[in-house]
Amino acid sequence: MADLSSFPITSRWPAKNPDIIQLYSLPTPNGVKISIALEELSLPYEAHRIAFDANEQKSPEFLSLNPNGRIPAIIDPNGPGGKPIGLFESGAILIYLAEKTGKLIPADAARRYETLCWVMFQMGGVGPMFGQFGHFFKFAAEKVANNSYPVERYRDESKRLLGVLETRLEGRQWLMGDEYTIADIATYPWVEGARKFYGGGEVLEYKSFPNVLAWLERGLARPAARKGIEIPRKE
Ligand SMILES: N[C@@H](CCC(=O)N[C@@H](CS)C(=O)NCC(=O)O)C(=O)O
Repeated sequence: MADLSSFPITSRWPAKNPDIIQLYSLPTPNGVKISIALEELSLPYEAHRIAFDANEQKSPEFLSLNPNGRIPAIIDPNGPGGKPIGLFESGAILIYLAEKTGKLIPADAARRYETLCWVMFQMGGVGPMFGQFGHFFKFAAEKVANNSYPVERYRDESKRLLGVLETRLEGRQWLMGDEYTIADIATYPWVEGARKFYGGGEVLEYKSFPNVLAWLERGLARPAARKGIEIPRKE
């Protein structure tokens, strides 16, 4: 049985089965990337729900795994060289899982790097811009009631990014063509989140991005996505 006692996070969220991947998360756009990927890869894992309302992501135990205090984070008891490894940042975790299994990433080197370009496009573009849009449009709407600039700025940038996706998806089923990859798993939870959690579908004019909408529905319809998008569930 793997010994995870060197990871202080396991003292607060104990592993029932320390031999399988431990996921610390919440069903947010960044969190579900990892549960969707784990489901898609059929990797056994144990999900621990990190309660934002209790600020658990900023607890010393959580910070010991991710000093940035944000979900998702994982421990893989069977990391490189068979040793346990802790990881944070959803993009890094997705790349790790893809490389560990040789799945959800093309084998061909050039296509592999192209996939990573799209993963980084999500990590540096879609996630942060959509997140800021959601912040000002929904959560801080009252604070910016007298200043339309923040919403306009992130709305326009989010729409621009949707336009980039729209062009990329012209004639392609997935971001990498016929191959479903971590680039898709990194991105469509955010496109869904902006619509579902922020209620931004109209303001962001989703209807004018038909390729994106069709790709989003294809992604959401996958059994692994339907399951992963709700993990970790509330007890
Ligand atoms: N770049 C990070 C972003 C993670 C992130 O922003 N997670 C959010 C949830 S989607 C979070 O933990 N927020 C809690 C907080 O900021 O305290 C990643 O992709 O893992």
